[in-house]
Amino acid sequence: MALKNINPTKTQAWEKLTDHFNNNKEIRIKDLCKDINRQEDFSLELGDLSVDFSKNRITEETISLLVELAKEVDLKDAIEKQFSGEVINVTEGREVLHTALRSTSDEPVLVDGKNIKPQIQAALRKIRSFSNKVISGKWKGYTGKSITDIVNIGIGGSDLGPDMVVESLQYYKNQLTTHFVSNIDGDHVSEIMKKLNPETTLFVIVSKTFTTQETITNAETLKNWFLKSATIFDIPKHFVAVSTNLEAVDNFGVDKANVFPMWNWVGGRFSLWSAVGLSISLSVGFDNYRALLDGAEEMDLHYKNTAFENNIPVILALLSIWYNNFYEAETEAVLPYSQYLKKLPDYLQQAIMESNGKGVDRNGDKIDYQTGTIVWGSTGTNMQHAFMQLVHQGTKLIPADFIGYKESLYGLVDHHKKLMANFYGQIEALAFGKTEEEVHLELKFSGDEAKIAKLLPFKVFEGNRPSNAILFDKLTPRSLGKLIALYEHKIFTQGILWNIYSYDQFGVELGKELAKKLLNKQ
Ligand code: G6Q
Repeated sequence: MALKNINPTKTQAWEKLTDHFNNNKEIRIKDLCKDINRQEDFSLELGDLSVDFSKNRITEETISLLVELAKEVDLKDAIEKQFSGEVINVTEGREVLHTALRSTSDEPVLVDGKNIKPQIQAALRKIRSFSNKVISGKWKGYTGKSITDIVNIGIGGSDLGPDMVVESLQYYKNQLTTHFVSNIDGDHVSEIMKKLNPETTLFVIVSKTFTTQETITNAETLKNWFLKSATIFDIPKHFVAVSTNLEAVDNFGVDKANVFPMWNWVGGRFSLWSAVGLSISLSVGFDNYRALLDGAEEMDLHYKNTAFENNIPVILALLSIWYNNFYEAETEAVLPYSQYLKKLPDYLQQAIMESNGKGVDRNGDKIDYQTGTIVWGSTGTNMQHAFMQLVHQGTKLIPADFIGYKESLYGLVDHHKKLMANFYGQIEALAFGKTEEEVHLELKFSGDEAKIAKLLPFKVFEGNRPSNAILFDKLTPRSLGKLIALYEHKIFTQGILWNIYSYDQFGVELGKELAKKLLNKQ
């Protein structure tokens, strides 16, 4: 059974939300926060994660109407269909089962009448045994030396997820050095080649289709470079692949035994939980990789089983819709207060914008309301010295997710106290701003009244800028898995509410086709 097809703007809840918005749009977060119970009332927890969404332009009524909207478009039905393996990626005729990849339950998930759980378990065992061999040094290169460097060759979904996770889990990393080659720009691969020794490098070619121009070009270049020192008989020791296209992988020269599976029921940008995450397991060890999956599963179960009003991904999705469709905010910022998460915004840009950047609804009709938000961001505190001026005092409304950790990994307490003081300081500054009176009081002793009056408007912060505080105890593989899955479910929820298909990406095709044509003409 396909997903339901309901135009959100034609629902009763939307009408009520429109009235509610018109009556309350001048609402001030500062006034709302005078209620001493507000933070508690507008916070949700899941184990080591707490989400404080009290600093939003919302009341209890806003949440209840947004939840009503989610119910009216039958989000529950959509969630069940996704988890149980219905073909909800209708335009590509596929199931969407990244959640099955991290599931530890024995409950079968059927694709074409066959339970996919055994294949998933087999792939995980293969990842574990291969990672163990390489990390322990038992896997030898063509001159008998152990592997020192891993090169992940892939792009888009076959690059961004593993790259972001390996970067984020740097603290948990082993002795192997991991590189990521993605761009067709030959200077990218050249810079990486410079750092490699063919005798001790393992190349992981990640391509679901094994036809992607960038990946195949980079893989061929690296193979040719490798063959300057080695022979074709040495390729199996140095090249492994993750793909569905076994024939193409075989033609490339990869040993069949070293091919890791990918499946059509996992979309590229949701695939780091499959063998696409092989370079993660190689970099931090299989146990940490499994912990990442476990964290994601914890979020899956929460998403699947929790009432919408207490459901973290659902609430974050609804808030995003509130700003996007009622306040007409166009962008959202993701602001992690951890240098480890510096690649998270890039990763989320693909996950969010490739999924929900759609202008046609599930009926095939052109949409006359706003869909996918533009997402961007960078790490705190660096970004405070960069773009935050615009977020605080610019003309645009930019809801922001602040992501932080109660504890740092190396335990430099002084640094962490300062980091988190900035985290909360920014949230407060955005929400509460600084009034004319406050600025006046501050300037009182610094000059005459005329001077103060001139300067005053520039120093006022309007405030009333919404944000969420997403706080974990500590950055661990498990908490990272939870965070990524949180955004995955937020994406799906928004796609359902906007009545679009989140799991195709036809918008990336035309440019590729034209580039091919132009190349053939040259
Ligand atoms: C993601 C997209 C896309 C894909 C890349 C790489 O959801 O499908 O980013 O991952 O185009 O594709 P291959 O893995 O087939 O090389």
